[in-house]
Amino acid sequence: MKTVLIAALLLAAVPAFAHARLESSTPARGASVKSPKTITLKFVEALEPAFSGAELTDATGKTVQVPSAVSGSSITLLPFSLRPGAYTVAWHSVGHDTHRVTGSFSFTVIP
Ligand SMILES: [Cu+2]
Repeated sequence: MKTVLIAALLLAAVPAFAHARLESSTPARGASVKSPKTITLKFVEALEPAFSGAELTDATGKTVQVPSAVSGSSITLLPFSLRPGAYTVAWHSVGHDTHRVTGSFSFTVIP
């Protein structure tokens, strides 16, 4: 019981900035761009590749299958060509402290 309490206190002591949250992305949130060759998500710390990734969906909520890679503190998606419209990138990340963080952002592809 005591061990559990100590573990809980230690977890609570991990500062919020230690989470592998999204720092920036290209395209940026809310951007209107020509069909991007790459979508890059940059996080504040190195990611655990096995537990981190991102998914692209179109305006209808349908998943757009694109190759992706997790390397260092970045997730990269490689869409060959995206039709004009709104897209959402939903990401999940796990960093050094093993906490899972999720988020999403949208951008628009213009003709
Ligand atoms: Cu954390």
